Amino acid sequence: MTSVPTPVMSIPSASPSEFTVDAATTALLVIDMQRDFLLPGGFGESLGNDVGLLRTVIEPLAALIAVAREAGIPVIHTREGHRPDLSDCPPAKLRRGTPSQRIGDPGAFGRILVRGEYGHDIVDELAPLEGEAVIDKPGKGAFYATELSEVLTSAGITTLLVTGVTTEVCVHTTVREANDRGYECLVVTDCVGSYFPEFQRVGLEMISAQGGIFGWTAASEDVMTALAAFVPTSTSR
Ligand code: TIU
Repeated sequence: MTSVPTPVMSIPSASPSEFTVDAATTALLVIDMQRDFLLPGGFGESLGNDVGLLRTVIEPLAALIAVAREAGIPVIHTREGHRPDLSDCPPAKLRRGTPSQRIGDPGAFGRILVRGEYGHDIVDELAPLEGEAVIDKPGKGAFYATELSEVLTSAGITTLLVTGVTTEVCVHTTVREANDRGYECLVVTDCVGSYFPEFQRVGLEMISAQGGIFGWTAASEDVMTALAAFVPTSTSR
């Protein structure tokens, strides 16, 4: 027979205070774990960044995603990118960066940050499963010009466990957007990554400072301990 899983768990180690997770109203958000940002030789590296710092996220995040799936917590993925005609890329964004390495230019893995290109898609280790939501977003935040609000509302989600890259750019923007929309957000410290160690440290501190000004933080080990309580366990008598 299958035992009834625990419906609510807490993460006592969360900063700045204990964080409560209700399995029925929580989703795991995986932000922009795309080849363009993470693969050696890709767009991120061509901008002079050390992709190794982002790649440390892959292993703990794969483990967290696996536990979330077992626990029945919805996993929602996002991808930053644009239509092939770049009609959804504002000129101000298009002009950023070195000429020939801008959005839409040919890169090592196809046109940079263009939907449908190999580099735009999610790294193999974290590939979405059939049925998981994949939100294509033209901005840094996952709510701007996307269907994310509708996806969350229709699933009854009020709490987000936030992961992905980069900590100070798309993760921060999304958490700030979510906070203003009334979501409780916990950012998983070893499942978010930055090309800049200093931004990683300070970016995480900013979230939970001032009594949790726009969220909580906790390590994946402690989040997984909480989620494991939601996994139905088979018992035989
Ligand atoms: N996903 C995301 O963070 N997009 C970026 O462009 N991040 C950088 O840090 N460049």
